Amino acid sequence: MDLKQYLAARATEVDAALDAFLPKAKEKPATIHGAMRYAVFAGGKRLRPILCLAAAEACGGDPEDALAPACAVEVLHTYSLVHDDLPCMDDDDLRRGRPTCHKVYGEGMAVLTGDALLTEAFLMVAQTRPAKRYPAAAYVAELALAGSSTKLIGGQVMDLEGEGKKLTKAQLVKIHEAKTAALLTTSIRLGAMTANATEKQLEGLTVFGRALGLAFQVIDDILDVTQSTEVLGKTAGKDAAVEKATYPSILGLEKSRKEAAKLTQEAMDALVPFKNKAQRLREIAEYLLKREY
Ligand code: GRG
Repeated sequence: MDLKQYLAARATEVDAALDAFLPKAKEKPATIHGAMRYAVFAGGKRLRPILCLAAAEACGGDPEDALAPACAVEVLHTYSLVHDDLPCMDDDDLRRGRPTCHKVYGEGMAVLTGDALLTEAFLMVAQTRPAKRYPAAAYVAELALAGSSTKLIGGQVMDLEGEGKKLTKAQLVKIHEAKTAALLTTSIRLGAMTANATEKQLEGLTVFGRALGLAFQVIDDILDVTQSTEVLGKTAGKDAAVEKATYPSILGLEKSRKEAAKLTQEAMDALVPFKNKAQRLREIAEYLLKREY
């Protein structure tokens, strides 16, 4: 299977599992369940759940055992997008190529949709089958930390507070370690944990996740400047419009590209001990560096 087929096959598995986990659209109160499904099944790349499954493989596990945490990270990620798009945050009309959740369901319902997806994430992760080294609570704690006020939410706070200010590269890295890299790293760690990963394996994958997450964000910043709204499925040029510090605004485009390549190499280096088992993770890292949307 080449990478394209692998990504499509994994995304189909994740979508089927999400469909099974989420309350049915007609379940009452139907508005919220329709809105949750609208946000989740809007055509995201499913990067986080795919990384979760690939990390389970890298540690010799069965990806099937990683489906519950894979779905959990995707719905937690979707909650952050729904809330991030609200008028009181980034105020965006377009997400994943469709009108944002609040544009369709109204602001109040979109707040509740994000809340419900966040809660659903914990219902999902709690269904992970414990591994020898990892009891059920370890998965729950891992996900809670990624979404916490020191990681995802903390990153968003630093981001909001940084708008209109001149930030240093070090400050920008701090924001993106928390806002973007932490959830990607957790996705990978959760998959590895289902495969009963050793402490050393988890340490290696944490280094991989941080570098991959930062590279992902550098590329995201570059695409915001170089791609169109149609291709991205979200409003392009948004960062400059709100005077947000980004890698291109601090380093320039050429140095940002070099930075992404350097971080991707750092990520690859962390995979050396995993030998062939980490082949998919390597291919994904390479693919993310070259992505165009
Ligand atoms: C509002 C609690 C709260 C947090 C907001 C993650 C976040 C923090 C905001 C989302 C917007 C954003 C620019 C996040 C940075 C990470 C990122 C580039 C997310 C987009 O991820 P993709 O490209 O999206 O994987 P898809 O739609 O493909 O899943």
